[in-house]
Amino acid sequence: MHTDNTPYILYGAPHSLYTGKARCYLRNQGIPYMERATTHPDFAARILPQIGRGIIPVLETPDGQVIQDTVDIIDYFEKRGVPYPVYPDGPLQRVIAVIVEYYGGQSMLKHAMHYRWSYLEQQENFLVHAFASGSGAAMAEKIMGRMQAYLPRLGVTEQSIPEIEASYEALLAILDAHFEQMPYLLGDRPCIGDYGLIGTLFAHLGRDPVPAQIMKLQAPRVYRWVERMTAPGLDVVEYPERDAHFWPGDAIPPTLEPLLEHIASEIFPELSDKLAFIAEWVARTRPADGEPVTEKPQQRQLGMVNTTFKGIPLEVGVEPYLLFLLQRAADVLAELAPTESERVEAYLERFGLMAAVPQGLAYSVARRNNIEVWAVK
Ligand SMILES: N[C@@H](CCC(=O)N[C@@H](CS)C(=O)NCC(=O)O)C(=O)O
Repeated sequence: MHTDNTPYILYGAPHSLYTGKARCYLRNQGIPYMERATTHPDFAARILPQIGRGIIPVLETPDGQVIQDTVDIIDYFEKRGVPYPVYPDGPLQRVIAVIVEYYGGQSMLKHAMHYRWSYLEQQENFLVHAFASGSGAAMAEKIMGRMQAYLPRLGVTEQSIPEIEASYEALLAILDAHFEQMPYLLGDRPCIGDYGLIGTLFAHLGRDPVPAQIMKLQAPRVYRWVERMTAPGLDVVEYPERDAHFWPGDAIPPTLEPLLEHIASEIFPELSDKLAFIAEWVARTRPADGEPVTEKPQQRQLGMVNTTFKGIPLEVGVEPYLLFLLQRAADVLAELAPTESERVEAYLERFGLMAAVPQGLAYSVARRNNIEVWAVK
């Protein structure tokens, strides 16, 4: 435990996708923290044994709690109360925010990893500096090699790369038009969806030289949103002064609807194929309640599934973690009175997004002691 008057400690790295998600949250909410690299001796001595795998970010609270996973870190603070809560009260906005979070943090790994590693030659100096500053030159080479090896399992192949690049540019155009109207996805303060997108759009796409240049040149308002998300408080200087509310009436801002179409056109059929794979795996393996989702905590995937991205055949790894994320949308629907759930479901159907909400399953994925476990009903 560190002493009581030290702030929260965030173990992470400047160029890490998920550290960025947590860091933005801490800064926007005005939570005092200090960031440490994983080379700090405390990480190996005290943190790693509690986490059981090499993964960042990890938050250490002043009273010695150790929390991995950006969702759990954010939810820890949401429960304690923050100036700008990120889960909207309106069920439709809340479900949409969770789906966008999934898209940003999971589907967009393709975009993040492609732009980081396929343009290695052009940005080598930048990346070597980033990876070496956290962990030294020898370790940097090892980690960089491991990261590059992830690409095919994420669906980044010679055939899919043109589609991934077209998707990035389409996303930039959609978000640029949206941010002309308002500073965040759902109005005047960030929602959990903003934090889902920022990991990718900051650490990789808004920071690595090649994709950041595309962002700056094609979508200046998206670049400003990245600055806004990484600033302390709400950095909304170019917008009219308004209270920091979400869009009224549990409606979705019209300029955000193209994003929903974009997401639906990309996450399927991959998400449905992964859900079917998990269903088959659970039926065959019959995990017990509380059992870790994989044999070793470092292993994230159950296996590989054949699917397509924009019509391009791919074989991708299946992470049960996706259920942990999307279950939170299903939980919102499960709580609603019938008329309310009809309204929300009709809206999701309009965009073909209902299949992103895993309903009626006898199992889900929860987190215990900082690892994913099966939750079996
Ligand atoms: N679900 C986790 C994901 C964390 C994650 O994947 N972190 C990456 C760095 S951005 C990592 O530690 N990767 C180590 C590895 O894959 O070996 C979260 O939201 O915190």
